[in-house]
Amino acid sequence: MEPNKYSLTGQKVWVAGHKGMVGSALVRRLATEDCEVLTVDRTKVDLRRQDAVEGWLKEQKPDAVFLAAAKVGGIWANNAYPAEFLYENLVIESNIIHGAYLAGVKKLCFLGSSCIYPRLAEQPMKEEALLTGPLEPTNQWYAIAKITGIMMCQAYRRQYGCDYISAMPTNLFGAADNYDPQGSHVVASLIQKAHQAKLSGAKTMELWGTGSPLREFLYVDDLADALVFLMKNYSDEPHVNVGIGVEHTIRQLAETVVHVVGFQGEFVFDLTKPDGTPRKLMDSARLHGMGWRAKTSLEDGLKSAYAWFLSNRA
Ligand code: GFB
Repeated sequence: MEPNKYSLTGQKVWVAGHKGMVGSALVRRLATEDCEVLTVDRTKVDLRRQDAVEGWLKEQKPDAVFLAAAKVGGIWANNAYPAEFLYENLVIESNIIHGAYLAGVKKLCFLGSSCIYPRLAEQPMKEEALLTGPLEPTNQWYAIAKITGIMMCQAYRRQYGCDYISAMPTNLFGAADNYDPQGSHVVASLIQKAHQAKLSGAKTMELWGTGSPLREFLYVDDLADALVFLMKNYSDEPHVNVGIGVEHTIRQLAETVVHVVGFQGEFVFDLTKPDGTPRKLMDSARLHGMGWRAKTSLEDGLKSAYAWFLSNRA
Protein backbone atom coordinates (compact mmCIF):
# COMPACT_ATOMS: atom_id res chain seq x y z
CA MET A 1 0.00 0.00 0.00
CA GLU A 2 1.39 3.43 -0.98
CA PRO A 3 2.07 5.81 1.92
CA ASN A 4 -1.04 7.80 3.01
CA LYS A 5 -3.24 5.12 1.43
CA TYR A 6 -5.72 3.18 3.57
CA SER A 7 -7.91 0.39 2.26
CA LEU A 8 -11.39 -0.08 3.68
CA THR A 9 -11.59 -3.63 2.29
CA GLY A 10 -12.48 -6.06 5.02
CA GLN A 11 -12.33 -3.35 7.68
CA LYS A 12 -14.81 -2.83 10.52
CA VAL A 13 -15.94 0.79 10.12
CA TRP A 14 -17.93 2.60 12.83
CA VAL A 15 -20.14 5.46 11.67
CA ALA A 16 -20.70 7.46 14.85
CA GLY A 17 -23.93 9.45 14.42
CA HIS A 18 -25.28 7.04 11.79
CA LYS A 19 -28.85 8.39 11.97
CA GLY A 20 -27.95 12.02 11.29
CA MET A 21 -27.81 13.62 7.84
CA VAL A 22 -24.05 13.04 7.43
CA GLY A 23 -24.02 9.67 9.22
CA SER A 24 -26.84 8.24 7.11
CA ALA A 25 -25.16 9.49 3.92
CA LEU A 26 -21.97 7.71 5.02
CA VAL A 27 -23.88 4.47 5.66
CA ARG A 28 -25.33 4.74 2.14
CA ARG A 29 -21.87 5.44 0.62
CA LEU A 30 -20.12 2.66 2.57
CA ALA A 31 -22.65 0.12 1.27
CA THR A 32 -20.65 0.18 -1.96
CA GLU A 33 -17.39 -0.58 -0.13
CA ASP A 34 -16.30 -4.10 0.83
CA CYS A 35 -16.27 -3.33 4.55
CA GLU A 36 -18.36 -4.06 7.64
CA VAL A 37 -20.33 -1.00 8.75
CA LEU A 38 -20.80 -0.74 12.52
CA THR A 39 -23.48 1.44 14.11
CA VAL A 40 -24.84 1.75 17.64
CA ASP A 41 -27.99 3.45 18.85
CA ARG A 42 -27.77 6.27 21.38
CA THR A 43 -30.08 4.27 23.66
CA LYS A 44 -27.35 1.62 23.88
CA VAL A 45 -24.26 3.85 24.02
CA ASP A 46 -24.64 7.47 25.15
CA LEU A 47 -21.71 9.15 23.38
CA ARG A 48 -21.58 11.77 26.15
CA ARG A 49 -20.57 9.10 28.70
CA GLN A 50 -16.85 8.31 28.63
CA ASP A 51 -17.07 4.85 30.22
CA ALA A 52 -19.84 3.80 27.85
CA VAL A 53 -17.89 4.94 24.77
CA GLU A 54 -14.52 3.51 25.88
CA GLY A 55 -16.08 0.22 26.97
CA TRP A 56 -17.97 -0.21 23.70
CA LEU A 57 -14.94 0.69 21.55
CA LYS A 58 -12.71 -1.78 23.45
CA GLU A 59 -15.35 -4.48 22.96
CA GLN A 60 -16.06 -3.75 19.27
CA LYS A 61 -12.52 -2.75 18.20
CA PRO A 62 -13.44 -1.04 14.91
CA ASP A 63 -10.57 -0.56 12.44
CA ALA A 64 -11.83 2.87 11.30
CA VAL A 65 -14.22 5.54 12.61
CA PHE A 66 -16.15 8.31 10.88
CA LEU A 67 -16.94 10.77 13.68
CA ALA A 68 -20.21 12.17 12.34
CA ALA A 69 -21.91 12.39 15.75
CA ALA A 70 -22.39 15.96 16.98
CA LYS A 71 -24.89 18.41 18.34
CA VAL A 72 -25.69 20.48 15.25
CA GLY A 73 -28.17 23.14 14.22
CA GLY A 74 -28.73 26.32 12.27
CA ILE A 75 -27.91 29.87 13.22
CA TRP A 76 -30.83 30.26 15.64
CA ALA A 77 -30.19 27.01 17.57
CA ASN A 78 -26.46 27.74 17.86
CA ASN A 79 -27.22 31.16 19.31
CA ALA A 80 -29.99 29.95 21.61
CA TYR A 81 -28.26 26.93 23.21
CA PRO A 82 -24.56 27.85 23.68
CA ALA A 83 -23.96 25.55 26.67
CA GLU A 84 -25.38 22.50 24.90
CA PHE A 85 -23.44 23.18 21.69
CA LEU A 86 -20.17 23.60 23.61
CA TYR A 87 -20.58 20.80 26.17
CA GLU A 88 -22.10 18.06 24.00
CA ASN A 89 -19.70 18.52 21.09
CA LEU A 90 -16.67 18.64 23.40
CA VAL A 91 -17.57 15.46 25.31
CA ILE A 92 -18.69 13.49 22.25
CA GLU A 93 -15.51 14.21 20.29
CA SER A 94 -13.22 13.74 23.31
CA ASN A 95 -14.80 10.41 24.24
CA ILE A 96 -14.61 9.07 20.70
CA ILE A 97 -11.11 10.32 19.78
CA HIS A 98 -9.58 9.18 23.09
CA GLY A 99 -11.60 5.96 23.09
CA ALA A 100 -10.45 5.24 19.53
CA TYR A 101 -6.82 5.72 20.60
CA LEU A 102 -7.26 3.35 23.58
CA ALA A 103 -8.98 0.75 21.37
CA GLY A 104 -6.26 0.94 18.70
CA VAL A 105 -8.46 2.37 15.94
CA LYS A 106 -6.18 2.72 12.89
CA LYS A 107 -7.95 5.55 11.04
CA LEU A 108 -10.46 8.17 12.16
CA CYS A 109 -12.07 11.05 10.26
CA PHE A 110 -13.32 14.02 12.31
CA LEU A 111 -15.68 16.68 10.92
CA GLY A 112 -15.29 20.42 11.38
CA SER A 113 -17.53 22.97 9.63
CA SER A 114 -16.86 26.07 7.51
CA CYS A 115 -18.65 28.19 10.13
CA ILE A 116 -15.68 27.77 12.51
CA TYR A 117 -13.38 29.92 10.37
CA PRO A 118 -13.01 33.55 11.50
CA ARG A 119 -16.10 35.64 10.76
CA LEU A 120 -14.26 37.90 8.32
CA ALA A 121 -11.61 35.50 7.01
CA GLU A 122 -10.25 36.35 3.56
CA GLN A 123 -12.45 34.69 0.94
CA PRO A 124 -12.26 32.07 -0.37
CA MET A 125 -11.05 30.62 2.92
CA LYS A 126 -7.94 28.44 2.87
CA GLU A 127 -7.26 25.87 5.61
CA GLU A 128 -4.55 28.19 7.04
CA ALA A 129 -7.22 30.80 7.90
CA LEU A 130 -8.36 28.81 10.95
CA LEU A 131 -7.73 30.64 14.27
CA THR A 132 -6.51 33.81 12.56
CA GLY A 133 -9.35 36.05 13.69
CA PRO A 134 -12.49 36.51 15.81
CA LEU A 135 -15.25 33.95 15.42
CA GLU A 136 -18.82 34.50 14.21
CA PRO A 137 -20.67 35.29 17.50
CA THR A 138 -23.80 33.26 16.70
CA ASN A 139 -21.96 29.95 16.68
CA GLN A 140 -18.70 30.63 18.56
CA TRP A 141 -19.44 27.89 21.11
CA TYR A 142 -19.91 25.23 18.43
CA ALA A 143 -16.82 26.60 16.68
CA ILE A 144 -14.62 26.32 19.79
CA ALA A 145 -15.75 22.73 20.29
CA LYS A 146 -15.09 21.80 16.66
CA ILE A 147 -11.69 23.58 16.59
CA THR A 148 -10.80 21.55 19.70
CA GLY A 149 -11.70 18.33 17.88
CA ILE A 150 -9.44 19.23 14.96
CA MET A 151 -6.61 20.02 17.40
CA MET A 152 -7.21 16.75 19.28
CA CYS A 153 -6.72 14.74 16.07
CA GLN A 154 -3.48 16.66 15.46
CA ALA A 155 -2.30 16.13 19.07
CA TYR A 156 -3.04 12.37 18.99
CA ARG A 157 -1.14 12.11 15.69
CA ARG A 158 1.87 13.90 17.15
CA GLN A 159 2.01 12.19 20.54
CA TYR A 160 0.66 8.71 19.77
CA GLY A 161 1.06 8.41 15.99
CA CYS A 162 -2.70 8.10 15.47
CA ASP A 163 -3.70 8.44 11.80
CA TYR A 164 -6.66 10.69 12.65
CA ILE A 165 -7.65 13.27 10.01
CA SER A 166 -10.15 16.14 9.85
CA ALA A 167 -12.41 17.29 7.04
CA MET A 168 -13.99 20.76 6.91
CA PRO A 169 -17.37 20.60 5.15
CA THR A 170 -19.38 23.65 4.13
CA ASN A 171 -23.15 24.09 4.65
CA LEU A 172 -24.82 20.76 3.94
CA PHE A 173 -28.26 19.63 2.86
CA GLY A 174 -29.96 16.43 1.76
CA ALA A 175 -31.76 13.36 3.09
CA ALA A 176 -32.37 12.97 6.84
CA ASP A 177 -31.72 16.66 7.51
CA ASN A 178 -33.29 18.26 10.59
CA TYR A 179 -36.53 19.96 9.52
CA ASP A 180 -37.42 21.48 12.89
CA PRO A 181 -38.52 25.08 12.03
CA GLN A 182 -36.39 26.69 14.78
CA GLY A 183 -33.35 24.41 15.00
CA SER A 184 -32.78 23.57 11.36
CA HIS A 185 -30.18 24.81 8.90
CA VAL A 186 -31.31 27.20 6.22
CA VAL A 187 -31.91 24.77 3.34
CA ALA A 188 -34.12 22.41 5.36
CA SER A 189 -36.00 25.33 6.86
CA LEU A 190 -36.71 26.90 3.46
CA ILE A 191 -37.86 23.57 1.99
CA GLN A 192 -40.28 23.21 4.92
CA LYS A 193 -41.49 26.81 4.66
CA ALA A 194 -41.99 26.70 0.88
CA HIS A 195 -43.84 23.40 1.15
CA GLN A 196 -46.15 24.69 3.90
CA ALA A 197 -46.77 27.93 1.98
CA LYS A 198 -47.61 25.99 -1.18
CA LEU A 199 -50.01 23.65 0.65
CA SER A 200 -51.74 26.47 2.50
CA GLY A 201 -52.00 28.71 -0.56
CA ALA A 202 -50.11 31.45 1.30
CA LYS A 203 -49.12 34.52 -0.70
CA THR A 204 -45.82 34.99 1.14
CA MET A 205 -43.04 32.96 2.72
CA GLU A 206 -40.80 34.25 5.52
CA LEU A 207 -37.01 34.42 5.22
CA TRP A 208 -34.79 35.34 8.14
CA GLY A 209 -32.39 38.29 7.90
CA THR A 210 -31.79 40.36 4.76
CA GLY A 211 -31.31 37.51 2.27
CA SER A 212 -27.96 38.98 1.26
CA PRO A 213 -25.45 36.71 3.10
CA LEU A 214 -23.61 34.32 0.83
CA ARG A 215 -23.39 30.59 1.53
CA GLU A 216 -21.80 27.56 -0.17
CA PHE A 217 -24.06 24.49 -0.24
CA LEU A 218 -22.77 20.93 -0.59
CA TYR A 219 -25.12 18.00 -1.13
CA VAL A 220 -24.56 15.56 1.73
CA ASP A 221 -24.02 12.50 -0.49
CA ASP A 222 -21.14 14.33 -2.17
CA LEU A 223 -19.68 15.01 1.29
CA ALA A 224 -19.95 11.31 2.20
CA ASP A 225 -18.07 10.43 -1.00
CA ALA A 226 -15.38 13.00 -0.15
CA LEU A 227 -15.00 11.60 3.38
CA VAL A 228 -14.49 8.05 2.08
CA PHE A 229 -12.02 9.46 -0.47
CA LEU A 230 -10.06 11.25 2.28
CA MET A 231 -10.13 8.19 4.57
CA LYS A 232 -8.51 6.20 1.75
CA ASN A 233 -6.09 8.83 0.43
CA TYR A 234 -5.19 11.41 3.08
CA SER A 235 -2.99 11.08 6.15
CA ASP A 236 -1.65 14.35 7.55
CA GLU A 237 -2.19 16.93 10.31
CA PRO A 238 -3.94 19.79 8.49
CA HIS A 239 -7.72 19.61 8.05
CA VAL A 240 -8.99 19.55 4.44
CA ASN A 241 -11.73 21.85 3.09
CA VAL A 242 -14.62 20.02 1.42
CA GLY A 243 -16.67 22.52 -0.55
CA ILE A 244 -18.21 22.89 -3.98
CA GLY A 245 -16.68 26.30 -4.77
CA VAL A 246 -20.00 27.93 -5.69
CA GLU A 247 -21.83 30.44 -3.46
CA HIS A 248 -25.37 31.82 -3.52
CA THR A 249 -27.09 34.58 -1.57
CA ILE A 250 -29.80 33.38 0.77
CA ARG A 251 -32.32 35.05 -1.56
CA GLN A 252 -30.94 33.12 -4.58
CA LEU A 253 -31.11 29.93 -2.52
CA ALA A 254 -34.74 30.69 -1.63
CA GLU A 255 -35.55 31.35 -5.30
CA THR A 256 -34.14 27.93 -6.23
CA VAL A 257 -36.00 26.25 -3.35
CA VAL A 258 -39.38 27.74 -4.30
CA HIS A 259 -38.75 26.78 -7.95
CA VAL A 260 -38.11 23.15 -6.92
CA VAL A 261 -41.00 23.06 -4.41
CA GLY A 262 -43.42 24.89 -6.71
CA PHE A 263 -44.35 27.88 -4.51
CA GLN A 264 -45.07 31.07 -6.40
CA GLY A 265 -45.51 33.61 -3.57
CA GLU A 266 -43.37 36.53 -2.39
CA PHE A 267 -40.61 36.59 0.23
CA VAL A 268 -41.03 38.51 3.47
CA PHE A 269 -37.80 39.21 5.38
CA ASP A 270 -37.79 38.95 9.20
CA LEU A 271 -35.06 41.42 10.10
CA THR A 272 -35.26 40.48 13.78
CA LYS A 273 -33.40 37.28 12.88
CA PRO A 274 -29.59 37.33 12.39
CA ASP A 275 -27.77 37.24 9.05
CA GLY A 276 -24.73 35.61 10.67
CA THR A 277 -21.43 35.72 8.84
CA PRO A 278 -21.66 37.65 5.54
CA ARG A 279 -19.74 35.03 3.52
CA LYS A 280 -17.93 31.72 4.10
CA LEU A 281 -16.81 30.37 0.73
CA MET A 282 -13.98 27.85 1.11
CA ASP A 283 -10.98 27.23 -1.10
CA SER A 284 -11.03 23.46 -1.68
CA ALA A 285 -7.96 23.43 -3.94
CA ARG A 286 -6.08 21.03 -1.62
CA LEU A 287 -8.85 18.41 -2.02
CA HIS A 288 -9.21 19.11 -5.75
CA GLY A 289 -5.46 18.59 -6.06
CA MET A 290 -5.88 15.09 -4.62
CA GLY A 291 -8.43 14.33 -7.35
CA TRP A 292 -11.85 14.82 -5.78
CA ARG A 293 -14.58 17.25 -6.81
CA ALA A 294 -18.25 17.62 -5.84
CA LYS A 295 -20.63 16.77 -8.64
CA THR A 296 -24.20 17.60 -7.48
CA SER A 297 -25.54 21.06 -8.34
CA LEU A 298 -27.66 22.98 -5.84
CA GLU A 299 -30.82 22.50 -7.94
CA ASP A 300 -30.28 18.75 -8.45
CA GLY A 301 -29.51 18.33 -4.76
CA LEU A 302 -32.61 20.30 -3.77
CA LYS A 303 -34.78 18.09 -5.97
CA SER A 304 -33.49 14.98 -4.15
CA ALA A 305 -33.78 16.66 -0.75
CA TYR A 306 -37.38 17.71 -1.44
CA ALA A 307 -38.21 14.18 -2.66
CA TRP A 308 -36.85 12.83 0.63
CA PHE A 309 -38.83 15.44 2.56
CA LEU A 310 -42.06 14.46 0.78
CA SER A 311 -41.56 10.77 1.55
CA ASN A 312 -40.42 11.23 5.15
CA ARG A 313 -41.44 14.57 6.68
CA ALA A 314 -44.33 16.15 4.80
O1 GFB B 1 -27.70 27.23 7.87
P1 GFB B 1 -27.85 28.47 8.67
O2 GFB B 1 -28.93 28.47 9.71
O3 GFB B 1 -26.53 28.85 9.47
O4 GFB B 1 -28.04 29.70 7.64
P2 GFB B 1 -25.15 29.51 9.00
C1 GFB B 1 -28.32 30.91 8.21
C2 GFB B 1 -28.45 31.97 7.14
O5 GFB B 1 -29.67 31.75 6.41
C3 GFB B 1 -28.58 33.32 7.83
C4 GFB B 1 -30.59 32.82 6.71
O6 GFB B 1 -28.14 34.33 6.98
C5 GFB B 1 -30.09 33.38 8.04
O7 GFB B 1 -30.54 34.74 8.20
N1 GFB B 1 -31.94 32.27 6.80
C6 GFB B 1 -33.01 32.75 6.11
C7 GFB B 1 -32.34 31.24 7.56
N2 GFB B 1 -34.13 32.06 6.44
C8 GFB B 1 -33.72 31.10 7.34
C9 GFB B 1 -34.44 30.08 8.01
O8 GFB B 1 -35.66 29.91 7.88
N3 GFB B 1 -33.72 29.26 8.83
C10 GFB B 1 -32.36 29.43 9.00
N4 GFB B 1 -31.69 28.57 9.81
N5 GFB B 1 -31.64 30.42 8.39
C11 GFB B 1 -24.30 27.58 10.49
C12 GFB B 1 -23.69 27.40 11.89
O9 GFB B 1 -24.18 28.96 10.13
O10 GFB B 1 -23.59 26.86 9.51
C13 GFB B 1 -23.71 25.95 12.24
O11 GFB B 1 -24.43 28.16 12.83
C14 GFB B 1 -23.21 25.08 11.12
O12 GFB B 1 -22.91 25.75 13.38
C15 GFB B 1 -23.75 25.48 9.76
O13 GFB B 1 -21.83 25.13 11.09
C16 GFB B 1 -23.05 24.71 8.66
O14 GFB B 1 -24.73 29.03 7.68
O15 GFB B 1 -25.24 31.00 9.21
